[in-house]
Amino acid sequence: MAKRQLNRRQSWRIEKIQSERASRAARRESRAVEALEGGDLGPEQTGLVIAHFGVQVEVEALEGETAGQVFRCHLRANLPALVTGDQVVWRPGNQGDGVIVAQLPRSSELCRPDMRGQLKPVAANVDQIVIVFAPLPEPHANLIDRYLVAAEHAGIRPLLLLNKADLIDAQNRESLQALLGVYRKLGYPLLEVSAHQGDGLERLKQALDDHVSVFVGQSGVGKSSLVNGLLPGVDTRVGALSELTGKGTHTTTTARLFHFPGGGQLIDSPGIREFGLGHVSRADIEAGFIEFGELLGHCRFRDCKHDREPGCALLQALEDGRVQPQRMASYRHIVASLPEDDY
Ligand SMILES: Nc1nc2c(ncn2[C@@H]2O[C@H](COP(=O)(O)OP(=O)(O)OP(=O)(O)O)[C@@H](O)[C@H]2O)c(=O)[nH]1
Ligand SMILES: [Mg+2]
Ligand SMILES: [Zn+2]
Repeated sequence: MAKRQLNRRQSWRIEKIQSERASRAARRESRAVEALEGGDLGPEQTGLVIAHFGVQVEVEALEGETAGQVFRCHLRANLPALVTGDQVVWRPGNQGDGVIVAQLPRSSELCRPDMRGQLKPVAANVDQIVIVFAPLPEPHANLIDRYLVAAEHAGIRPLLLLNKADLIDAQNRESLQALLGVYRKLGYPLLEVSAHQGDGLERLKQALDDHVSVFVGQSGVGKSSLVNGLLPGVDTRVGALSELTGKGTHTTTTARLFHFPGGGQLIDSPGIREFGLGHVSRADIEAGFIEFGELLGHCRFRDCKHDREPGCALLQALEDGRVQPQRMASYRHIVASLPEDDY
């Protein structure tokens, strides 16, 4: 009892310290913005958010003489949360800094709930989600399916990418082939590469050309290593897998945008352990499983939960092999994790 009270008091203190720290940072920021706006700010112009650091963002100028240069920008109060890939209106200061004045509308956004269940955008204006996985850390089909649902939901084209092909061996080959087979059968584009050995990188480059792509996936699958392999000269930090758990060490902490010489853009994002879909409705999750498309609406009961109901079109398709067991298991897993009221 005493212990629990102490814990509660401790967590209250931690929260208090954190919120004090946040409001001090906010005050510092608003003073910085005031100082900048009181001085000589350049004209309003468009820019691209290429990285985000707590209260400040890095903006690449898109217009004028400074086009291509990067400025560390402060945010005017009351701006919506900005993410990498956002287009903004900003005004340059005179020391490589600037102030963001407005966010321009997004053509797409990839979101996920944070640890408190609040929806956070991960990247904006991307047109391709590259779902990276590897023989090690061991891939989770359910995580891949969650990303696929998120991609379908956001209307962004997915590309599945198996990295570390050099680690395929007699032990893991069969299970990896089975996993790849599931997605091949669904018609999703799929590439096998090795950031270390360079295999497949040319084809990956072609798939990224002229797109704005975001690399997502578990920590340690080699997203940053791929960026380094694709863009010589760029040297993003790469982290070893933990010897204890075989998982990534969460080396990348903020999403960052890179340009390809020929046009395309690529956002490297921090790896994750889980991808919650609490923000997506049950109907949207069903729609996110592309093979369900022609089956939905054909169950005997309109409110069919595709669980044990007689006359269920999905269960029939599962039996006939038109829906693959792994995908059905994923679907159930995702639906079971939704908040009660959606269920
Ligand atoms: N064998 C092998 N190892 C690789 C390959 N690509 C990356 N690695 C290793 O995998 C580990 C993790 O690589 P990162 O690039 O930091 O992984 P990440 O996905 O960016 O991880 P987070 O930033 O934490 O999300 C490092 O030890 C890399 O050297 C590959 O193609 N083959
Ligand atoms: Mg990384
Ligand atoms: Zn049904």
